[in-house]
Amino acid sequence: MALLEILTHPDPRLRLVAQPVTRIDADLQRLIDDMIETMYAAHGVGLAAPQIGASLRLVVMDVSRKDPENDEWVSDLQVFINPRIAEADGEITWKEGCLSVPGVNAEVVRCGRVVLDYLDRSGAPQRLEATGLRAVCIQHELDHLEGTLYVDRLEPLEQKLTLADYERRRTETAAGVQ
Ligand code: GNR
Ligand code: NI
Repeated sequence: MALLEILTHPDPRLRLVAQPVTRIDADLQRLIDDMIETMYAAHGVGLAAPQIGASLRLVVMDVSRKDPENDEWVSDLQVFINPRIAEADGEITWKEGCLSVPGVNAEVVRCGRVVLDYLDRSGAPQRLEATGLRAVCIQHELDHLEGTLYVDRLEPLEQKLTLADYERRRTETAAGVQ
């Protein structure tokens, strides 16, 4: 397994429309494992292939949280190959962040419920219904497959402030100031 470099805005590769996966072979399985390792190492709840420079319709996601019943951590790792939203309705506002726009976050309005069709990592077709953070994350990751970042979805003023904050942090970090 290997850690992959996560591309950051304004890398033009984040703006490409990703290509469908056509072969679920050993190379793809290795890429999936590397993306999972990279997602966990970065403490992300999801990672889309374009974020590590692979222009493929592939997403890994783990929105696990503590079970309120027994306080145990429940893993919820999922792999979506060629995912497609079949149904979407309702509305939810969530404060989002992105590993490709590190250091800032902002509230985004999205659909509150989605039904997702996808292939799992063995190539079997699956369908799932999601609400809450899971629905938010699915829409955030599918945006990456279209070359869209959550900051694109902000109101103009909010977008300007968020990106100005991002640029300021980026130049300060590059200059060695924390
Ligand atoms: O780690 C992440 N957290 C997050 C929080 C709220 C809404 C979406 C996300 S996805 C993000 C990881 C990432 O950038 N995936 O593309
Ligand atoms: Ni993201």
